[in-house]
Order: sequence, then C-alpha cells, then structure tokens
Amino acid sequence: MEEAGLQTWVDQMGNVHGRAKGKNESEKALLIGSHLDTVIDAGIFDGALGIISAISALKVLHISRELEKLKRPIEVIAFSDEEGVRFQSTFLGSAAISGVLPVSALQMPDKSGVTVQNVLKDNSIEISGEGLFALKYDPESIWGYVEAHIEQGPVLESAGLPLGIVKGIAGQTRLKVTVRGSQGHAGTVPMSMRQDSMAAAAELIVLLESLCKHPDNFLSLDGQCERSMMESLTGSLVCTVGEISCWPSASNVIPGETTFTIDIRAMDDLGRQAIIYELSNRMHQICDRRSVSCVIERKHEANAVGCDNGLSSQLKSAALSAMKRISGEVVEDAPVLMSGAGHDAMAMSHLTKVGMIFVRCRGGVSHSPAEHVSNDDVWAAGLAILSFLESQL
Ligand code: HGY
Ligand code: MN
Ligand code: MN
Repeated sequence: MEEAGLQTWVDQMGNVHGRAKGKNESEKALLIGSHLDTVIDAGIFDGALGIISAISALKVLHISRELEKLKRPIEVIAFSDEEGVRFQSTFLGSAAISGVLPVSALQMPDKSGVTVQNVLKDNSIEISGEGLFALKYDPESIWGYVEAHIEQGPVLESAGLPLGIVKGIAGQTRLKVTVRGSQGHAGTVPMSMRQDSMAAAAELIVLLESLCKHPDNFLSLDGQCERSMMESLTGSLVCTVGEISCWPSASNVIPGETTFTIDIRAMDDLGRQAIIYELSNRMHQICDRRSVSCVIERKHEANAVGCDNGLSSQLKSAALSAMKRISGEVVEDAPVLMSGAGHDAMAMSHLTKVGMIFVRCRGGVSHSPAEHVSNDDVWAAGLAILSFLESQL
C-alpha cells in the first residue's frame, strides 16, 4: 500500500487501510477492498485478489502521478475476518466499519475459549466497546463501496469470459445444533434402549439435505406469493453441514453429545426463514422420538443484498474496457450474476451503496487449495479496477 503512495494504518479490529486523499479530501470517499482471512485449507485468491487488484490499480495511478487528480479520496480496506471460521461470526472487520458489529462480538470465544478481544490484545491491539463504535464510518462521508472477488462458481468459465458483474448476494443463516442423549457403553446398551446423539444428528442432517433438495415436498404453500417464493427458493436454496463433533469421541462410547453447524442460503429472505422454521420443527420432532434434546442457536444472519445499479453499470463499462484492453476485441456484454457466496459487501451495504466485479476461477472451485485464477484473469481484474478508478479522475 505504501509503495502505491497510500497513507496506511491498522484499525482496532485488525483491518488494514490504505488511503489516497485525491484532490478534494472533503469529497465523499470511495471504499474498495475485500478480506485478508481465508477458510481452513483454502486457496490463495478468495479475498486476497480483491485487495491486490485495488492496490495495484492505485499503484499504477501513483506511478503516473495521477493519484492527486482523483476527484475523491479512495481508500483500500483489507478486512480482518470475513469468513468467520474461528469465531463463527462473519464480517468482523467490515461489520465494524459499517457500524453493525455488536459489542458482544468482542467476547465471542473460539474453540479454545480465546475471545476476539484476547486475540486483538495478543496482537497489541486494545479494543473496548467505545473503541468499536469509534470504528464506524460516517455514511455521509462515503460515496460507495466496490469489491472485486473470484466468482467461486462456474458461470464465467462456461461463458468464456474473465469478468462479470454481481447483481446481488444471497442471504445466509448460520446455526449451531447441539444434540444431547445419554452416554453409554458401545457393547452393553441394547439398540432399543439407546439415546444416541450421533445417530440422531445423522438423521437431522439427512432431513436437512432432503428439505433443501425438495423444499416443495416440505412447505405447504398455496398462495400466489408463496408460489413465487418457492420458485426463487428452489433455484437458490443451499444448505451445508461443514462441521461436526461429538463427546467424548471414542469408538467404544455412545456419544452423549453431538454438535454440528448448519449454513443455509437463499436469494429470498422470507423463503430462507420459512425453511429454517420448518426445519426446526421437524428436528425437534425427530429428537423427541429419539428421546434426545436438541438446542438450535442462530450464530449469524445476513439478509440478501442487491448491488447498486449505478455502480454496477460503471463497473460493467470498466470490465468491458479491461477485456478489450486484454483481448484487443470488443466484448459486447458482461454476464450479470447472483452470488451464492457471502462477501464483505453485505456488511458494507449497511453503510453505503455497493458494487461487485466477479473474476473467473477454474472450474468454479473455491474454499479449496485447487482454487485457481489464470494470470490473464488476475490482470483483467486489476485492469477493470484501474479503469473504474480512471472514471474517478
Ligand atoms: O461463506 C461464504 O460465503 C464466504 O466465503 N464467507
Ligand atoms: Mn470465502
Ligand atoms: Mn470471499
């Protein structure tokens, strides 16, 4: 960031900032960025590509001495935690900037009981509730937020194009389910007398999968609006159990407690809530039948977000110009797609209008070491951001 001529600092949630003042500091600022963190066993482009594209574009303007000609301040923000892998709460960095991170987030523990506040303190960052509120940006001082991000899906690759524009981002809910039965000896408790939390969890997980594959089999909806909700659900509803653990986790012990996560996403917020309501009812029925208890905690909730049309059309022109600069041919149009993946833009939409550019990734693979973006497509991302920033000169 400093090589790109930016003024830099790290804030109290660990977000890394780089700012170019532009020719008029009192103008509303353009924020541009993505997240520094990744999931476990991740690729190297999810998050980082958006940060590097922004810095490299500003570096080009710095080298050509045009940073000072920008009509507004431009600030790159590398957000500290978007994935929520460690503390099960996502957008810790961007939600702080947009003022929607609750103070309670500072006390959220990771699996070994270390809280967010502890981790920041171990990195010599002291933060209090007041400090957290002080991080919120004034909406009046912000013009918009833009993010370049890998698509994490197959659409751009099948369209044969490196760049696309994001129309909106699916809403998402994260649940933590704890099933408690009675711990026992694997060799002596007759099957008919077991309260097996693991077997119960397995039945709940299979229920979740069939509910998300065929929501129309589960939701008795008859009105016109219910039917349109069902159509939107069926096209976009996805559910995932990514984590499961049990106690005491020994091969010859019937687990007394089994815990697992549920990640549910859909473009339709009402539909997503209807699914969660139906799922919870059915889960409790199964657990009652099995004489085990079931506690369902909502760990994270983010409604679907629509990208700003004005920003999106400017980003589309920038993408088309970048593709022309790379291929030498005029590209008539860029794909416009919805994002099933969550992004910092969801949190930033509470602060300002948001726009996103998607970058093709091989096979649409992400959240895996196999995640890959070709050099030319990395170049296209940087050129698109540069072209967008040139519209701010
Ligand atoms: O889970 C997501 O959609 C994002 O990668 N945080
Ligand atoms: Mn991710
Ligand atoms: Mn991401």
